Amino acid sequence: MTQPDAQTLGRVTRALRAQRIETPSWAYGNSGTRFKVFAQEGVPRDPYEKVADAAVVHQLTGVAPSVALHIPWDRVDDYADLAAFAKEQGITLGAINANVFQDDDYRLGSVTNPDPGVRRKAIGHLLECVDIMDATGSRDLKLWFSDGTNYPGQDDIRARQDRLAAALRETYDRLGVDQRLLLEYKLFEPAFYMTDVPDWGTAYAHCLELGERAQVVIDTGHHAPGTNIEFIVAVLLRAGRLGAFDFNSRFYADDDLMVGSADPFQLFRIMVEIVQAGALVPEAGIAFMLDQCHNIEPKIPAIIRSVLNVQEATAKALLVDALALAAAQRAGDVLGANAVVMDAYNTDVRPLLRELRTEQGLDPDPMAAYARSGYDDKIRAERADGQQAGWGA
Ligand code: LRH
Ligand code: MN
Repeated sequence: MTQPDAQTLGRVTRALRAQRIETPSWAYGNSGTRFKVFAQEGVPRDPYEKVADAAVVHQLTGVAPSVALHIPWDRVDDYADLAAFAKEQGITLGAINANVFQDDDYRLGSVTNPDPGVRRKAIGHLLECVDIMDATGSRDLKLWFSDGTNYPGQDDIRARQDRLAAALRETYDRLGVDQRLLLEYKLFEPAFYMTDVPDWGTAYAHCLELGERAQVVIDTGHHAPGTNIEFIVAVLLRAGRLGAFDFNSRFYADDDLMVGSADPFQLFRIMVEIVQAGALVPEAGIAFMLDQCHNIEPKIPAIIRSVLNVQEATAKALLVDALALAAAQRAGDVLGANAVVMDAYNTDVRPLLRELRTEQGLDPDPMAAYARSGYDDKIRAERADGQQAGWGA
């Protein structure tokens, strides 16, 4: 592959400068599996400390200017004050994630529960999250429902879809004109027979029923093994209903590992679809978010590494010679077309990214910069006492 010419390099670095990756507040806190949550020293004790850690990731990478919140994990007395604090730190508060999956009342479901009183309670929480968006200035309400059943016959599948649709309608109608509802699907877990929003088709159907500001979230860990996720990306982009990504990676199920760590080629293929559709630019409205859990590795470095992995996959995708690709595709040149894509994938983009960071006044190696920063020792000392933040599961 010939070295990219100056014009290509200019186009690529401009696009990378404009990239925006949102980090998840919960990834800075303790997390684990049903077997064990390993506490780590220096972990935040409240949303303010999570925001402070997210700001460090942005300071070092330059492309992570917002942090998503999860309610009630990030409940505070004054959300406007938290937003002001974030601003002081140089970042903003992003998507508001509702949580109707950790209350005893939701054993048989939240918005799909057979009991209308439980449904009312769940909808109440979704509406409360919109109130919080009004206070934080957030655009997106992100909804993932753990709702589902474990045994055939446990509940009426169509009736549950009606209940879900009614709750989504009430919530959608509460949104402000600049606010969006993002619906996330997941094949299984915690439900093991049927999940009420199991796949992109179900999420898409509900979004179509709701309206333009209802969009689908693709969590890269929420598919059956072997699923061609970039196909789903292409179809939802074509339909104008791809609202966001929850980036992470997995070897088996919803492992929530660092994006690009298990399957960097898949992340590249996803970003190729995004770039080819001109959907990388912030104006396209897609929220590129991380949704990960750093159960054993140090959290802030893991998130920095994840942001860099997305940058690298994006840089490679931007290097795909679109004209050569289109020509090979038109000519039916199967190997030629594949070679154009593989040439980009096999390009080492790390020197290009180091140069970009230097031009942006950043350390070319954010991982090394973090290690040298002393921030880790600072938070270990400052946060030695008090209750560490976590999933509270
Ligand atoms: C569900 C999920 C969802 C979040 C949670 C932290 O698996 O992906 O996006 O609410 O993780
Ligand atoms: Mn997710």
